[in-house]
This record gives sequence, C-alpha cells and structure tokens, in this order.
Amino acid sequence: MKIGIVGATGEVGRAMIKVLEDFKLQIDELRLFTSKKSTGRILTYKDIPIETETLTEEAMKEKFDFLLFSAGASVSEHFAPIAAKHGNIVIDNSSAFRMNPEIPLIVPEINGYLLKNYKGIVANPNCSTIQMVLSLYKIHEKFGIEEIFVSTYQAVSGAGHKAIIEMEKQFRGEKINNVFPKQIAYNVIPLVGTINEDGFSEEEHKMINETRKILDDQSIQIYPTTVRVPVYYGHSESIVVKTKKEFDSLSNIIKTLKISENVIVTDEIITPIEVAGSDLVYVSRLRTIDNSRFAFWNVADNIRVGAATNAVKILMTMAGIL
Ligand code: 2RA
Repeated sequence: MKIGIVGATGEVGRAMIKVLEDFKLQIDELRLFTSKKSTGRILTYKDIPIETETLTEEAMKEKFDFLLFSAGASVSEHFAPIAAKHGNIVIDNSSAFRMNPEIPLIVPEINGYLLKNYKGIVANPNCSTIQMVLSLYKIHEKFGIEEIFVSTYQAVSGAGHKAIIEMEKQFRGEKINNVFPKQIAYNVIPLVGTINEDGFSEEEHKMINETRKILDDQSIQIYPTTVRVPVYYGHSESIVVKTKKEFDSLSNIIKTLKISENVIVTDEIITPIEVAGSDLVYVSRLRTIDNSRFAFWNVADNIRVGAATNAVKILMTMAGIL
C-alpha cells in the first residue's frame, strides 16, 4: 500500500506512524507531508528514515491507497477535496467534515459498516467523543440512551505538542505564553476550545453532535463540561447515563459493557498515566443510581484511541484487513 500522512510531525501524525508500525501493515511507500517550516525533518518508520516533504496540491493529485490527515481543519478543507477528487481515500482527523451529512463519521467498532463500497473523505471523530461512544454503544443498542451527563479531564497533548511544551515551561516557572486561556500548571481550566453563544464550548458541541451522528440517534440528550488538566496523555471522563429501558441491575450493565469491542471493565481505579500507549478504553468506578441511571469513570489514550488508532482502524476496515 502507498500511504501518505499529512501533518506527520504533529502529536497525532507521529502517533499514526507508530500505529501503522504496531499494526504491522504491509506498506510499500509511506510519504510524510508537513508545512514548509517542518519540511526536511527526518522521521522513522520501522527504523527506516523518511524525510518530510512540503504539502502541495500537486502531491495530493498523486495516487495513494490512503491519505491520513491531522493538520487542522483549514489544511483539510483545502487539500482533502483535491486528494479525493483525484480518487484518493482521505481519513481526516480534523473537525472540517465531521458534521457534513455526505461524509461518514466513523468509529469502526460502531458504524464501520458505513464504509462498505465508500470512497472519498472519511471523518475521524473528536478524541473525547471516541472514547465515550466506544464505552456506550452496546448500552445504547440494548437499553437505549436518553441522557448523558459527562465531565471530561483532558490531557494537554490534545492541544498539540506546543501545549505540552507550554505546560512544562509553566511547571518550571517560566513565562506563560497564550496556548491556554489560563495557567495550566498546578491548575485545571474549565474550557477546551472557544465558548459559543449558548455558553457551551466548541469541544462540548463536538461531543453532543458527533455522539448523536455516530450512534445515529438525534434524540440523545448530552450535557458535557470539558475541562483541561495538567496531564500529558490520557483523557478521563466522569459519565452518568440515563437509559430509556430499565437495566435492573449493575451486573446487566457490566455484561453489556463487556461485549463492547476494545473496552476493558475493571474494579481497579484506572488513571491516565496507566493507559498512555494503550489502544483500549478503560471503564471503572461503575455504580448504579437507580434502575435506569448508572455512573462510571472512562479513561483512554487521547492520541491513540482518540485519534491515530481510530484512523488506522478506519484504513484497515476500508482495506479489508479489519
Ligand atoms: C483537545 N479534543 O483535547 C481536543 C482536540 N484534540 O484539545
């Protein structure tokens, strides 16, 4: 396969290279595209050095089996349609196309069937959405979901490598830049992205709209509060669910969660540090409130589960490997 990665030097781009290695895909040619300022950097794939090249419209007209994009919405909006117009399949990690009704928004374990005979642009959901729907799709199938109350505790890597550097500077007492709206060191910030007129943030709207699209149910009411915390990798989420049908006992919830692919249900308390590098979603602190409401703690590596691994699984599904 001939694969291209756009945004190869970013947190997610680098993770995409690592996931392609980890999943041992047969790749004959891997091209790494970046902005002009990152051109010429050497990255490795299976210990083979690959020099990054500047992203151009011409390059997007070449024939690839798959192009993985993670370079921000404006880059995707400009270059992904050019690539798709020339017959390429684009798996885009930006928010550019997620809510486009013509474009599938995919978590392969949940709605991978939508990719059958599909060509063009495929949207990769937002990281905080992916780990939540992976833990809830079987609950929705069996009991129906009426409401989801979720508070997130999002790692700084979600805001990119510059955010990691900024957090480290702040912990060293160096001058604060404006990567975050407030100091992140020794602090938490109750805002991810910008705030909309309704008082909910961009990130919170993503969780609402993307969850409804992926679970194909516009009736689900979702009440998110997204928070940035001084953690390197691993988003955590405190979730309360109200189901449409009564589930009667916690053991019925546990049984249903346990048939969810790539979800681990445990009695242990799981923290972000323990899940960094994993491709699984971890559910703990499970407890019931009554016969139709339960609560739990959900943790996953936001860069892998929440972006790179989901994107590569979409590629593998379309390539007939998964
Ligand atoms: C974040 N979910 O965590 C957003 C984008 N990756 O910053």
